[in-house]
This record gives sequence, structure tokens and C-alpha cells, in this order.
Amino acid sequence: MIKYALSAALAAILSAAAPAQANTLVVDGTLFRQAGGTTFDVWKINMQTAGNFSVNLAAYEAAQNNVATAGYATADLNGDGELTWLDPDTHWYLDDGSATLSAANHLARCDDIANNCATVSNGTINLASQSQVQGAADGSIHFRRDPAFDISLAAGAYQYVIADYRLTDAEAAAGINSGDTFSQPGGYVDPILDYADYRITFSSDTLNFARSGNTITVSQVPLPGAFWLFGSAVAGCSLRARRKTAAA
Ligand SMILES: [Ca+2]
Ligand SMILES: [Ca+2]
Ligand SMILES: [Ca+2]
Repeated sequence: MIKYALSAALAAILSAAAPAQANTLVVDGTLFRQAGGTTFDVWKINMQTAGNFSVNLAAYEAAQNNVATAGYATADLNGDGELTWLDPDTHWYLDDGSATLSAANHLARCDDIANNCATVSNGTINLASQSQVQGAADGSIHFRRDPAFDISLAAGAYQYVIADYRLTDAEAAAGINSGDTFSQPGGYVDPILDYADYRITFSSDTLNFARSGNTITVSQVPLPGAFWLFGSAVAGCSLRARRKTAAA
């Protein structure tokens, strides 16, 4: 009887305490205008375990593409006192250790909410766009430009690339978004065009994120200490119960 009660309690702890731990990592970055185009950033994603998480971009600091469009509004999404005009185009690559990004390692692209963000599903990666409402959870105000998606990855090394729309495989390999300029809303007076900011929010119920430089290590959420202590106690009780039965 005690054994069954303990087993039930153990099951309750397993379901209540083990998986449901929300984890979030927020990363801020800036892309720059150069003579030949714009820069892009590469975040190395080290998946120590297979798992699911969400990625949500906040970057474009206006709601519409033109100041004259109905619903036009601006918001300083990252709170730095400025408005900048990054329309993020983002890509997943396998990381084979080489110094440059190659088309052979390209896995998926997500440019916008449900646009240039084809669902990908294979043994390595599953990616699907989130809805506009989900994408706005991080403050995004543009109706489309900031991508947001759910992703699952096999264990391994990946690279997540943040560029300004649009980055081709050839430009990724060359290391510069050739001829690109940031896209202020049409009619916007005196825009900042030398650089543009973005914010990435990684979140998961089952994975931890730890950042060091441009590397983000993704690992399983450890089971809480109480779980291990309780599990040991239950194992001990079961063992004693079996010994009693055998003795009788
Ligand atoms: Ca800003
Ligand atoms: Ca967003
Ligand atoms: Ca975009």
C-alpha cells in the first residue's frame, strides 16, 4: 500500500516538476551598412540534445512599409531611444566547422511571418512559422517583417544567420549582403541607415539556453534534486517490501 502511494506521488512529481520549466534567452544584435552592402550575424547553436524551441525576432520599428499606409505607427522595440529599419531574413545552416557558409549546409529560411518561411520537416530539422499574434509576443509591431517560428533540431552543431532582407546563399558564402541597404518606411524623413538593431528571443519548455560570445548551448533541463531524492526513497521502500515478501 505504501509502495503504491509513493509511486503515485512520484508520478505526480514527475509530471508536475520535471518538464514544465520555461526557459528564455534574449540576444540583442546590430547589423551595419558597409561600402559593399550590409553585414550579417552568425549565431552558433550547439544542440547537446535533440529538442524543440521557439525563435521570435523583434526588429522592424514600424507597423507598415509606408508612413501613408493606414495603421502606420512606430515603436522603439529595443528601448535604445532610436528607430532602425532591419527587415530580418534568417537562415539555418549545419555547422561542419568550416569558416564559410555553404549552400550544401543550408537547412531552412524564415524571412517573415508566414512568408518566405516554408515549412521544413526532415530528420534533422522541423521548422514552421508562427502566427502574427505569436510573433507579436516579443513586441513586434510590423504585420509581417519579423519572423517567428517553432523549430526542432537533432543533436549537433548549427548556425543561425540574421541578415537584412535579402541574403542569398552566394552572399552568405561571400560574407557580405551585397548591395543591400536597410529599408526605412517609405516617406520617413532622415532615417538611420548606417546600422539596424534586432532582438532574438529563444524559448522552450524543455530546453535550457546558455550563451557564451556568439555560441548558444542548448541542453536538457535537468531534473530537480527533489526528484532524485524522492526516486531513491521509493526504490529503497520497494526493495524492503520485496525482502519482507521473500522472508514471509
Ligand atoms: Ca530602437
Ligand atoms: Ca516578433
Ligand atoms: Ca523579414
